[in-house]
Amino acid sequence: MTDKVNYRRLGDIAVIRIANPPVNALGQAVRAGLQDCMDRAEADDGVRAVLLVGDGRTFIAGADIREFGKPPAEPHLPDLCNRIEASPLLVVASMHGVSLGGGLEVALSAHYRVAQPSARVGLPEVHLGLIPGAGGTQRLPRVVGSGAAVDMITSGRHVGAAEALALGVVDEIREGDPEEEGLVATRALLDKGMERRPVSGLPSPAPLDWDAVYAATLKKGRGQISPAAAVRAIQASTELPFAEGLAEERRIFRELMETDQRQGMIHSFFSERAVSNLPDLRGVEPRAVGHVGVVGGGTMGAGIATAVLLAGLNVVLLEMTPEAADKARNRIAGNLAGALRRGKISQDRYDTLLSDALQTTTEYADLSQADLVIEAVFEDMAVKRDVFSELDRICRPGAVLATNTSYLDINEIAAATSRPADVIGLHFFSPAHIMKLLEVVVAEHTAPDVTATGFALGKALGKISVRAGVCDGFIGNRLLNACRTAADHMVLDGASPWAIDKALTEFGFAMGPFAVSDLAGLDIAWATRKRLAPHRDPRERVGRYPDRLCEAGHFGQKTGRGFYLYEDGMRAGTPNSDVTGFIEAERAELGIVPRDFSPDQIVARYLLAMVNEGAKLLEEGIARRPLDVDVVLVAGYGFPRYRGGPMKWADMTGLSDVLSDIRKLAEGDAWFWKPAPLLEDLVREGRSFEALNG
Ligand code: 3H9
Repeated sequence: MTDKVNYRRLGDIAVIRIANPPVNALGQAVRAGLQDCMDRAEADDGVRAVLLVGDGRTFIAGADIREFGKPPAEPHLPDLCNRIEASPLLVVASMHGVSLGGGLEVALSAHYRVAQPSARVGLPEVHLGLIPGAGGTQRLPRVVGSGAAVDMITSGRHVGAAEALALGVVDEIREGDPEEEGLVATRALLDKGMERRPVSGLPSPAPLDWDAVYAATLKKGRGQISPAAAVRAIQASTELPFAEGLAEERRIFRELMETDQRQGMIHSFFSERAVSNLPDLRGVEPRAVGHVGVVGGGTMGAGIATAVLLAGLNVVLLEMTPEAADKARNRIAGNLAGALRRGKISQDRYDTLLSDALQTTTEYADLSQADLVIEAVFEDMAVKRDVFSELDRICRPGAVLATNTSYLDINEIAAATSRPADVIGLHFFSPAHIMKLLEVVVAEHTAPDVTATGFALGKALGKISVRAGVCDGFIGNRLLNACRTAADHMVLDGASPWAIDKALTEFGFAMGPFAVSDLAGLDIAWATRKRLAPHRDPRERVGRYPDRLCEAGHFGQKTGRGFYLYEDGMRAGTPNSDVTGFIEAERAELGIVPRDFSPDQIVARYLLAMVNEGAKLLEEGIARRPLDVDVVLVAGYGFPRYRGGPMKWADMTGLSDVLSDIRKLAEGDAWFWKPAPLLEDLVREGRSFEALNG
């Protein structure tokens, strides 16, 4: 017994309570405690049943992820599960909160499962680059059948109590205190004389067409291997005796534990939680936000308003004309209709959000009572400054004034007000009610409680919020700019935009940079290039072929033509051969003899540009920690989560190799590929980016 697991005897029932806050993860002390308590129950004269219950908000959230990658310590979880299942006593699990991964595996080793109506269960190991490793791939299929097990394990989704009951994962739903309800259920089973019912003794589930299931899962994983590996483990449950299936599961689990994907995904898991945990905000109370104003009702403003409404806050949306206000309302209604279709809100909620929670207006005065106003107007400094001086005039003292600019200098915007301490950047990503990322951009004079308010709003909206400092493009767009420049250089030197997109999607990016440009609108980057042109260093190498495309009126998806051609509003395009002409003309003009780039070379250059720029952002304090850069790229820019983000990729590649590759590239273009001094320092000191994560 340890202080993390305690034992109590109530008549002929032994209650074993796991108390390892915050989520009762199955660390070594918990495993040892569970084993000791099982021994004690079996040795305790007169005990006929064991009730397993979790303390606090949850049953068990799984193995302790922080132990992964370290030498495994006894007792091992698979052995513990077998030991629980083999107990001569009747073992009952009473589940509340979540029972995930190893938590569900422990429950499946019990002989009976009771759950609260709000309980959720799941085997989410694939999201950590793993498969269930304590019998989940062998026991779950014996309970729910092969098809349902494939669905649950390869998706890693959380299953609610009602569905879990229907599937047979839980035997009974009881509402109330988990221990009391568990005791009632256990007593009833004892009174009925219920026999132990080990899941491992159930018949093997029916086979599926495993090669087809494997191939489909592999394809869906877009390079992520764990879901497909899980299929092979589930297959074993249908083909092998239980003990051999367990050994096969163990073999696959161990193999995955050694992969970069496991490291990348666990890095993402902890980084997503660490981003909002900022030392300088500890103890800082956010300002209360109930009423939110949104200025501008275009795609972005309407998306932001939708996200805010869905979080249960009231919105006043300001537009210039009644017609524009009506259009904005329609856009929001369209977004909410999507949420209704996906079952996220009920028809009633849809109706009240539009009739009561949303107000559209053309009068600034209607923003006077807002607690926080988010400006989402055209990206033009003069326009933004006008908006902010109006907001300064109208908004109540203490209101937070936020801009959704993606590039512009927020210090300059704040200077248009008499209250720069209240001004902050809240950079949403389109569509704002869907995309998970929010950059909270802290300007020179932003007050700490205003920053805390940005994070609190992000949390209320269900976003992953990352702190960024002010610079052109903040974290995400500045990195995107750097790697897009590297891509443009490769195009000039011989690669095609489509080959670059293909190599990067094969690496795992959701889309390649040229397809992304088409989606965003080529005119946006064109405007940025024009804005930056007067400040460019003469050594900077800038491709002109994208300008030629814009001059010809091709702005990407919205005009049906960009790097790709889009037939009748289709989302997926085919390469636009006109682009080749522009590229070849520019190469000829510059006297460039095109050369081949392999997919690996393309990916390496693209990522090296990202890493070098990421290191510069860290030096400048725009990003506080490498993990902040990683989360921005994964949550907002389609970087494959299973690779952890660019800085994690660099660590896994080895920083000295990364630096020597950058130095080689600098021989051809010393201006663009100048190594970030921070990277040089880290290599000299033999340290990694991880060391800066704190
Ligand atoms: C597994 O079980 C393998 C087995 O099959 C085989 C083994 C042999 N370990 O997310 P939150 C921490 S793999 C350690 O903010 P929420 C988390 O870091 C595991 N720590 O709260 C955070 O710490 P901090 C399969 C964990 O309410 C704090 O708890 N299980 C673990 O939004 C609160 O977390 C999973 O993959 C853990 N397993 O969500 C479940 N889980 O306060 C992973 C959480 O220092 N966890 N922490 O930042 C989750 O999905 C969510 O955390 C959960 C709670 C839904 C539980």
